[in-house]
Amino acid sequence: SNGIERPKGYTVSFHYNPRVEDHHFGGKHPMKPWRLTLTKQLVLGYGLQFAMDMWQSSASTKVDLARFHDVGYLDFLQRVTRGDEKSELFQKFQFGDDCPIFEGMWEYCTLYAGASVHAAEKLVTDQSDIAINWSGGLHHAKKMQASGFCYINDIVLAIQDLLTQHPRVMYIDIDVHHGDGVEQAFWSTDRVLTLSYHKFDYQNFFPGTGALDDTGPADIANPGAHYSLNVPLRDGIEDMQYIKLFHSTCGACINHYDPTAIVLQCGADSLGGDRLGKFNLNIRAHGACVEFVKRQCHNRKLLIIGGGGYTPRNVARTWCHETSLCVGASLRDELPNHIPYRRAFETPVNGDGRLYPRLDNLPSPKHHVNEHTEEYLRQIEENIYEQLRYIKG
Ligand code: TV7
Ligand code: CA
Ligand code: ZN
Repeated sequence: SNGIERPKGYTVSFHYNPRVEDHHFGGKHPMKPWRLTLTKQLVLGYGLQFAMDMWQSSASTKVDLARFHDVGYLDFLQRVTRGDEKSELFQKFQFGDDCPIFEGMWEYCTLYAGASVHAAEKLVTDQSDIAINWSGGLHHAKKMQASGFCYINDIVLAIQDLLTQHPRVMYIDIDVHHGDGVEQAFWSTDRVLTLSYHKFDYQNFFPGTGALDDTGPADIANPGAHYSLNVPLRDGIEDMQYIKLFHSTCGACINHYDPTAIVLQCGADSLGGDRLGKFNLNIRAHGACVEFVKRQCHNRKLLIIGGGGYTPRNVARTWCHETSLCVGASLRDELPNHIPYRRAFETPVNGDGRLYPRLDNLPSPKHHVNEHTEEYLRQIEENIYEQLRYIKG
């Protein structure tokens, strides 16, 4: 088994369904479910399946999805076919170029949601301590609105499940985009604390919400006021700055709020070299966030989900690395020889067949100018500590 063993003292479960991977959003759409095939090939190539319970999860039912979504919206999602783009409901539910109608869309949505719900269920029934679903994490979907490549909000459904057993759930989101759909869904409860790290540039970067003072409706009658925290960032943040900021702010939130379950959305578009993202993070820096949260979870349940990530080979590298962190294995830099899509990782541009290439050192680098001063980062930290004073422990 390549020296990969089950971790001692806790159980990790991996939830997937190969049928999610074959769907296409069409044309030049950046979201490529195929990145999940690449991820799984690396995970299996390194033998990480020997360290986890592997579950092939089934599709969510419409009744499951209706715990959050509007039934009229679900009916449309289930029934529409290409050619219905002129319909009134297409407009009403905000489909469009970001959220096109594609063949198999309903199957795709119910499968990624099914895997998150299944993962949450394993945590709730104490059959797992860390549950992973790389196909989930679609944080922009609203009750009756498709948004930003997301149709069904699997995260909201999973958190609803965790809330049946856990008094307080914390949601952490390291995707480069703001986790607006999850924030909004739990806007009015103090039982979920949401914390998103993202690039923020009102009107120039999607979705344009998640400013530092955007902490939930500050209404004295609303128990959820102050229970959404945001860390708005600029272009080009570097590894050490991000890790330091994540440790201080996320650490303070976990200590203060003391949740019994944590959901960590690991969108890989916060990596350097991402097609849509604007940060300069390396794979190990992204993984350091996962490792940090895992270290806080000795007596807590942890749900790990995917999200964005638009340079598929690096998404696969990152999520494979993070799977290894979950089981406490360390992987060699040389990629396994016999993986089906090895070529996707092999050329110099693709990272020379290594798991941990320096993303900023690849030919045609996409290095973003770092717009963060130490003063700016210090102010964010201070602001988060200040906001924690409104939150009950
Ligand atoms: C979680 N950025 C999702 C992130 C969702 C980002 C956007 C695109 C994009 C869409 C395409 C496309 C694209 C190269 C990039 C204001 C608009 C501008 C559509 C063309 N190429 C996640 C959503 C974001 C679709 N949307 O957090 C088809 O980029 O900025 C916008 C909105 C209007 C719609 N147009 C883009 O990572 C999973 N979209 C190519 C083809
Ligand atoms: Ca985020
Ligand atoms: Zn994103």
